[in-house]
Amino acid sequence: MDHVPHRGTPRFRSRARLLGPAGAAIAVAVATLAAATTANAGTTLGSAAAEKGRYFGAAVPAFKLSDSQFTGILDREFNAITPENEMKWDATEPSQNQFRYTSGDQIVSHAQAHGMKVRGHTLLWHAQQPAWVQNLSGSTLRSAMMNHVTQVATHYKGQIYAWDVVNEAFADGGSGARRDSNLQRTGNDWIEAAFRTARAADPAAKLCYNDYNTDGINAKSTGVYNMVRDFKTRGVPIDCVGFQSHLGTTLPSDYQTNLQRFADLGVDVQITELDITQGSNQANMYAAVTKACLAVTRCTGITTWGVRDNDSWRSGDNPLLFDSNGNKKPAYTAVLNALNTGGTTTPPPSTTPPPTTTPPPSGSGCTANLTVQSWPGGFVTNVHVTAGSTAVNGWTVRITLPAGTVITGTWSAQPSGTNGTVDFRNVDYNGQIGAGGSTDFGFQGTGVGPSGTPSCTAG
Ligand code: 9MR
Repeated sequence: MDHVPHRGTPRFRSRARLLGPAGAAIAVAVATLAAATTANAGTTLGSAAAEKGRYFGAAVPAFKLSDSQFTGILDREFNAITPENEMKWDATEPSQNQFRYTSGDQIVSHAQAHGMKVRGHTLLWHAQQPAWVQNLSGSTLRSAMMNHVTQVATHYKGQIYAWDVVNEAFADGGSGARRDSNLQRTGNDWIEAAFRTARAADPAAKLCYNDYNTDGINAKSTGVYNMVRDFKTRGVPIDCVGFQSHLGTTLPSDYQTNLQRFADLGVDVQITELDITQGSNQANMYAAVTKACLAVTRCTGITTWGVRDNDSWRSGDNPLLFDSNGNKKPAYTAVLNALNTGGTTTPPPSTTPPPTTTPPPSGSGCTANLTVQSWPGGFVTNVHVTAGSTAVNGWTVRITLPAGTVITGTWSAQPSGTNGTVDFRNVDYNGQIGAGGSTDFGFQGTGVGPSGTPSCTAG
């Protein structure tokens, strides 16, 4: 775009002066044509992203909509908004069954007036709960949760591009397990119940799971991955996964590979809360994140968690694209250039190994094979169970674990124990597999993961 004279540039002004009014009109036409023919080079984050079929958003608190510098940048550069706090439970239902939508509505109106998408954030989260919720438990809490999802999603029905239905439900560290919370203690099925309830309330909104520290391939992101895969297998309505991407000074080397492995499950992926510590690497990291999204076909957009550095929840890190005076930073230019030149809309070949497709056995019965992801001290195992030439009604997979290994969690199967030789029996919904069909279950544990080919018994 450097070579295109802009109306205000000296080059444009001097040429217009030489040519007189008619010449100026021609110069405008030439400049416009030049702009058009540098096709597909957007001059703002939003337009450049749109050229690539994506959105570029920012988190916005309602009270900043009266700050003209803030809205000047927002309306010029961004084409999506996430309410920073206004749709959280404490904001929308401060007392039980008394809903307050004023600030959330303000943000939605602003977005609509400027043709921006809205990412709804968030229906259920262990944090930012009103006091009355913190005092509930068990089935009373579960009903209050589902009522909250229904009411809020219904209020905003048709106006939300994507909802973060559930936020941050997985634990940090190596367990890959759910985080303990009052929500989790209502039963492990709370997440799928929330997604089904949200779908019923607003069938047009994309329904996302959103989390942090899931930006590379690690135990936590693999825990989420396994949940999403399980949901897709069982028809639980989930459409997208949000990767918050609150980043420090290095980007996980498998950032793109991680996005791609989720996309390969059949969900959209979105970068939902991007901010990166300012330092020598900030602009490069912003460019790399942008390119990664462009390289993953199902990465539908990027949101930065704020606009200017002083708007950030971590303002000490100066982690955003505009400085506190509203000026574009080098990171801004890096993102814009990456959007305009970097990446394509077609994905490179995935570096994720394709799911193992063991040919069905020629006879009846079933087979099983393992995919193991390990790190020092722990592992996650996925088991692919395939029926033979006749349908299977019930199955058991036998796996012998190395000495010292202990299973800490299993999904989509019932284990007979936690160490030694363990029989994994199907659960209600995945016992029946059609001829040649397959299903998956998984488990995680401490120690060394299993290897080899397990046995599978039908019936
Ligand atoms: O930026 C948000 C800040 O203003 C709030 O005080 C805080 C607690 O509600 O939440 C911040 O946003 C968080 C987001 O909702 C979820 N992921 C982490 C974000 C940063 O803490």
